[in-house]
Amino acid sequence: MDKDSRLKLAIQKSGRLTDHSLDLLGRCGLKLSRGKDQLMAFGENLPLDVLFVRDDDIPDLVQEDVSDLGLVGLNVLEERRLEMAARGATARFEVLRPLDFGHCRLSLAVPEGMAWKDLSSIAGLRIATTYPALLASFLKQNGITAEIVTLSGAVEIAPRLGRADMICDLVSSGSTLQANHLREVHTILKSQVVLIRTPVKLPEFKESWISRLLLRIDGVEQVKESKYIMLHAPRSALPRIRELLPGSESPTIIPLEGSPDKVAVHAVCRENVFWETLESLKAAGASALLVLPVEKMLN
Ligand code: PRT
Ligand code: ZN
Repeated sequence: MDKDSRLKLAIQKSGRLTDHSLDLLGRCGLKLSRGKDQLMAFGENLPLDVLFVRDDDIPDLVQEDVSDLGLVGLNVLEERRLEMAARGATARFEVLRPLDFGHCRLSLAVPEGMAWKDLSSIAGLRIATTYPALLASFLKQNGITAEIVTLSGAVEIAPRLGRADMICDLVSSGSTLQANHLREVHTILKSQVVLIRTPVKLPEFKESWISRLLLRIDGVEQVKESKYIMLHAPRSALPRIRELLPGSESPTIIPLEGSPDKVAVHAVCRENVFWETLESLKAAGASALLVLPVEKMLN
């Protein structure tokens, strides 16, 4: 296959981000035929193929132009960027979009019994982490001297094993910390998945497909909370009703056959529509209220 005619996108092969990544691509209209080796899937209906790799490999695959695009957590991306910076190199991936999944935070946590005042409490302690570059940069920025204990996993048990005094690890619900009797004390980085691209200027055909993909991704992100709302109302109630419609721009007003004083109002609301809103609309004179999910949106 001609290298110039098909985009490559790297996603996590198997892990927390895999299902969400595939779901996003599906919503963008991509149909994949997954080969037997499962290392790469062919886009049947779009000129886009998907590479399945470890998330840690995604930044390099993209900056080395092996893959044009990648979906990866900001935590992994920033760690790689800082690691390179520490060696005097400059990272060459470009962030195109933050996406609404893979939310987590890189936080400092201490054993429940340990005294904690503020960041100055860290001085001289041993901190276990799988993110040494992010932690080093944080300590440096705050003028703190501490020892970084780099581990490849199971960071949360390091204090109990006596390998460290505290940890710096990813947290989402906080239940892992709780189960290990650790207390979150400070967030170093808020993370979510981002779409990145190669720094290399691509052939026009590929560039135009990246633009189309971005429009679709924006559409997908927008419709998540959006609802289409329809109602009937007396013309006189329109000003109040427009105020009540959550996050809608200009509603469509349609005359109703046979009722000169009444109109139908149709609007896209960019926020979820709650029962309370419907009740307020009804109180303002609306009737025949209907709320529908929005499947696709293109602006
Ligand atoms: O094999 P590969 O290298 O691809 O996968 P991996 O094991 O490195 O990554 P994976 O699948 O665990 O996570 C992939 C990405 O998901 C991370 O880089 C983050 O961007 C994102 N993410 C979101 C998380 C979490 N939430 C998360 N909670 N990654 C890890 N965790 C860990 C956390 O460290 C804790 O130990 O999950 C545990 C449970 O968290 P709580 O707070 O919900 O209990
Ligand atoms: Zn990983």
